[in-house]
Amino acid sequence: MLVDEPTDRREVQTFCPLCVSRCGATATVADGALLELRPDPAHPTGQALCVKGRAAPEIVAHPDRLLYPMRRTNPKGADDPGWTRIGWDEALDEIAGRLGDIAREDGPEAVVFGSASPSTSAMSDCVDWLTRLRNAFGSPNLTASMELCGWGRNFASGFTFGAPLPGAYAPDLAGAGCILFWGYNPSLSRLSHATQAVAALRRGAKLVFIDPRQVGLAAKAQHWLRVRPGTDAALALAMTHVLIENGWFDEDFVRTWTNATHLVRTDTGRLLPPHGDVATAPLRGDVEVATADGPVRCRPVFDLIAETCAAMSPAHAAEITGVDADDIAAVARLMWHSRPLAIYTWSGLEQQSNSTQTIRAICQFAALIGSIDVPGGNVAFASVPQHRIEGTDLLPTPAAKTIGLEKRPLSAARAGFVTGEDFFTAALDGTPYRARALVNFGANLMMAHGDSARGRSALAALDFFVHADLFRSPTGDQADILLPVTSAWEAGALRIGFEIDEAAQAHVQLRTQLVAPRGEARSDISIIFALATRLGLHEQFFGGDVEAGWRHQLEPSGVTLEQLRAQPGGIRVPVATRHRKYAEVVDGVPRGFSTPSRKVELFSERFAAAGYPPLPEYAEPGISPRSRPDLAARFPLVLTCTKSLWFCETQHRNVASLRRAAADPVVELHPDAAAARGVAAKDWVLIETPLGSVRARAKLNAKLDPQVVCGQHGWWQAGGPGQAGYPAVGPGSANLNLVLSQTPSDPVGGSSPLRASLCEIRRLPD
Ligand SMILES: Nc1nc2c(c(=O)[nH]1)N[C@H]1C(S)=C(S)[C@@H](COP(=O)(O)OP(=O)(O)OC[C@H]3O[C@@H](n4cnc5c(=O)[nH]c(N)nc54)[C@H](O)[C@@H]3O)O[C@H]1N2
Ligand SMILES: Nc1nc2c(c(=O)[nH]1)N[C@H]1C(S)=C(S)[C@@H](COP(=O)(O)OP(=O)(O)OC[C@H]3O[C@@H](n4cnc5c(=O)[nH]c(N)nc54)[C@H](O)[C@@H]3O)O[C@H]1N2
Ligand code: SF4
Ligand SMILES: [Mo]
Repeated sequence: MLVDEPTDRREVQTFCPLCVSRCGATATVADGALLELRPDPAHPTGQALCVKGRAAPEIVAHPDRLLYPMRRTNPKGADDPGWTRIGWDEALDEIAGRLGDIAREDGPEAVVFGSASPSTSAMSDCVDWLTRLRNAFGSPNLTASMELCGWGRNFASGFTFGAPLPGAYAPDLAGAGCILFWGYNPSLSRLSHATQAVAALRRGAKLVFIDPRQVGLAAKAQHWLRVRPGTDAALALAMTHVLIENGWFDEDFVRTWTNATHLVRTDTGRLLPPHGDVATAPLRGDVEVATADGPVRCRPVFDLIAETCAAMSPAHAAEITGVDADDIAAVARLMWHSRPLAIYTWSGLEQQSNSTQTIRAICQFAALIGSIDVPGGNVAFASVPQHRIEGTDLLPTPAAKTIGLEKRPLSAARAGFVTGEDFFTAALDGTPYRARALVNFGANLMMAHGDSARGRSALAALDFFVHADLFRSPTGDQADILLPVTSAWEAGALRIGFEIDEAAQAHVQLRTQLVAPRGEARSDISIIFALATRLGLHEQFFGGDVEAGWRHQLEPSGVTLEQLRAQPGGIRVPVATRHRKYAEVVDGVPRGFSTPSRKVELFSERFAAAGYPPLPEYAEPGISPRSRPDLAARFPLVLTCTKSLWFCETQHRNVASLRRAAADPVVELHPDAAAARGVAAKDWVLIETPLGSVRARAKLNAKLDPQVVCGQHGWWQAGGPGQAGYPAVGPGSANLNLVLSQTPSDPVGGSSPLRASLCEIRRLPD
């Protein structure tokens, strides 16, 4: 039989929003189906597509997609929620009614909003609109894994630089003399960065890669530092010591643009108001200063930094981190001599009990090197002007009531982000007040956070829970109502800026709908607008018209929706990046940095005022052989984890082609550690922690420290035939977060210790 040729085969430029890379792509569509996605080299992020992006057609057509709104008919906690199909009107009316009731009874703050991380889902298309809905509704609470994914990158570094590094100050890989990837493996996690980094190495840029594992570009790096998980701050302080000892720091930058010359009172430990000429003020020593309280001995901030760093000599840091002292010195030398230095840090440093101090120690190091907002350093690239649509003006006292703010006053709760730990506590214990409802777009809260069993109880304790997703999930199965969401290719989306460099930042694209929605699925953004309308918030939502919202957002850019529609590959809006913007003189004074003092705050008064160390210090991870020898006796191995090349976070194990390449959950361990436990490659083992045990297959890795093992989170979903699923909780589980703890969490930002804890590995009998 002859197969008919498709009649309407089309090639359409688009982009893949499945992860943070947001790769430019060209899609082949025929007879209403997505057939293929391949790179679009004309796009600033379009050099390559990963396996997940190429699996887009499989995701769209997946037999397990949610197709209709559904209501649970069995009690919470039942194995089968008894999902029964309902109509959209019924669903939206019930949601609006229940949320309205709860807001009237206990205030809108009793309703928490949730989002899958924009780094790992197409929620990046609309998370700002979700924030607008939350603000317009009057709730200060959004839970979106910020404390695990972006606290360091997006918030902690802001205390030093006034803006995030490496968030707003992005690594200018194209111009870098040296690249520093620290706890970040873009070859796995962000293809567009990996491609740029490879090009930089080809033209001779140096690379320093700091990771317990030799992965990705580590093999091509001048130095791979095999750090013990969770001890990175010790490394940063020791490297800073090497810089100071050798005079390898940008003295002009440090004097002019940081508070290094400002004086700290030795009696109170607080800063004096700046005085004197920064060009000639001493960096070292101490001075007596006349104050209202009489004469006080004071020391320049720089002197205190030099002292804390001297206490962390390379030899001492070597003991703590496992990195050779000579390598620490060599790496500091290399980074100084091959400036400009472009830095990116990520997950390895985010999911730690000491994330904040680690990030601040790295910021201190970066400030001394001085490659801030200079070509080839960390640069705030120009962006296309747009109207912000998060609606911060809609919530009069923004974060005052955010869950977790009282406990951690400097955390991302200030911006309305609730940690998983604090959300579970509010739902279970009513502290600081009871979280009664959750409006959740995707986030697989139960699987994404440590202590999944507690997460499950917290979700079950909610009075009302609505969950919007493409698929069922352990989290969604705790909901009262499930809403079916379109995949990225069944809906349009507006993206202004693709982040990684100026060309990418200048790129504006309207991703067009390629195929019809499956079943009754709707896009997240249309659900947000529809819900807003039912809640009586249509005025704040452009009369419920998504396109009117996009037009408003685009207005300052000078680009219209019509122009974007005519060019599905996107439009480059001319923008010009200026460097050293802090040195620009505005109204007779230099612009400086966006900190309270306009200086790079090496010493943080805000930290001091909140009772945190104002200068970065090393804190041993909360669960480690050194901090918990009691536990280490039973759980002698240091456990960290990583994401998977083949899947996003807890997703995609149901995609048969991806699962064929990565069939089972894996734990990497050193051959000696394996041999000592009678474990051979590919054996099924149990990863045991004080919270219980989960299964994984052993993968031997001779490059690891014999005491360190590395697991993977996110395993639950079944794939095609022979591709097993696992319970999210209970016996037989492969969910690493079931046995990882949310505590002790970072005292400043609240991140959980998912990347440094203790375990034992035991061979599972056949
Ligand atoms: N393929 C794929 N891509 C993704 C995702 C995905 O799930 N899969 N998720 C997206 C999201 S949400 C994020 S946040 C990004 C994250 O992207 P990355 O941060 O690159 O993700 P990981 O590979 O998990 O972590 C980076 C490295 O940290 C190392 N590491 C572990 N513990 C430590 C430590 O204590 N110190 C140091 N220095 N390193 C440590 C790990 O060995 C790992 O190689 O990726 C995004 N892209
Ligand atoms: N042990 C350990 N735990 C971790 C991490 C780790 O490295 N190790 N990483 C942490 C990090 S960095 C992050 S970001 C979090 C991630 O945690 P989450 O943000 O919860 O991301 P996922 O686990 O991938 O779950 C995403 C859910 O959203 C759904 N989804 C996907 N796309 C869309 C969409 O466009 N719209 C809607 N409505 N739903 C969608 C998926 O089907 C899935 O159910 O996990 C954290 N947890
Ligand atoms: S790296 Fe893969 S999943 Fe991420 S945007 Fe690119 S193609 Fe999509
Ligand atoms: Mo993330």
